[in-house]
Amino acid sequence: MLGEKMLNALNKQVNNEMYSAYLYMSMSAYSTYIGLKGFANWFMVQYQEEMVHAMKIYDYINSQDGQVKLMAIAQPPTEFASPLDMFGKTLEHEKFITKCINDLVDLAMEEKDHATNIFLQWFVTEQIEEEANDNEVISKFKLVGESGNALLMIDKELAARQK
Ligand code: OFO
Repeated sequence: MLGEKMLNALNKQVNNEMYSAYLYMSMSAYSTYIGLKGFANWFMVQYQEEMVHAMKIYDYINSQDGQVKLMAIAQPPTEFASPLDMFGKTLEHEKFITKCINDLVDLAMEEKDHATNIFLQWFVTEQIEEEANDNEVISKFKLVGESGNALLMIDKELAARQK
């Protein structure tokens, strides 16, 4: 049984996760457009992960007899200054999501909602990985730069991402 505040906050997080999916789908589309298939693959895998995040919360709300209420998804950016800019924006967005998850945990604790608190722990751990993945790619850019050759090398590595 979810309290009203918790339910509303979880519904908002379904929306945040759907926006994350939309954002990375937009980055995938942009990468395809500029001819970077590996980047396009990486962001499409990320899109799929975000849909899994959204559905996990969707299913949890249902399992607690709450009503899922879908909200409008904001338009994501469609132009990016460079491939590195996409990863800068990705990391920035993931930091925002980490804060959202932490706020949800705070609320669950405030409300003494132990079930939701336990449910959210998966997301707490997931956010460590999400930020680490972005930092890893940003570090590669720092190492090899953004020249044509460096870009193609990173593109080849990002093409290998499967999950
Ligand atoms: Fe990218 O972790 Fe969900 O939003």
